Amino acid sequence: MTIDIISVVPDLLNGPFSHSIMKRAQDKGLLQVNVINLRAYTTYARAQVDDYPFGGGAGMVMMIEPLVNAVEDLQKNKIYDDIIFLTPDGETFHQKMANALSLKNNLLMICGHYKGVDQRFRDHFVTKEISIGDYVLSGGELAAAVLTDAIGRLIPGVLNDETSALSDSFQDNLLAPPVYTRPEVYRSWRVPEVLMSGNHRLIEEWRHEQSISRTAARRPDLLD
Ligand code: 6GU
Repeated sequence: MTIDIISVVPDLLNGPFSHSIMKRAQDKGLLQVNVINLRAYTTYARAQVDDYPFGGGAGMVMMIEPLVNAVEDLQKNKIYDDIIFLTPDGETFHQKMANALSLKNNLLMICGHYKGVDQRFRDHFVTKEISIGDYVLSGGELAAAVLTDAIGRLIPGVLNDETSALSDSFQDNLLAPPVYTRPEVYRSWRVPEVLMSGNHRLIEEWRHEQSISRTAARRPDLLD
């Protein structure tokens, strides 16, 4: 799978994919992440990519021209399954969207900045608009990193048995149960007895109960 990301601050995306599971996914050839600098596609002076809003008002608007130049140049090499615009007014990202997107071959993500992008770009090029939550970030880069991580780790072969996605929180609309490791006793705090019992059926039952009570306490909305 390839994920191409168009950004005006490409350096923001240098770190997130160079470590841990995202690095392994790329080293294994299962995921390819390319960050594209939007400023390389402007025809305006001083690499300008934004301008004042028609009708007035605060903030700048990303111009359609550099964005279309970039998208159409990238489209010479591949067909995108989705062109995703990261924006706080998009649909809120959740695990099921990550699952669905992990089955695609080529994704293009556009990181919004300033007061947004010219609506004509959204109307004619964007196929999905996604937000990562009800708060405002300075730009879409961190959101693109969040999506790429959530999607990338679901690509078959990226996770091994120990990191399997099947037991993640949200995968079955339940939060994950608590986990423990050595030592068995620390400052008199003991690991729950059942986990030391060796009885796998009891352990699974306990974990499922813990998942349900945790979800009921923290995220009752998930149980509806
Ligand atoms: Cl995708 N972009 C920005 N700028 N802010 C956000 C967001 C995206 N999702 C939540 N807040």
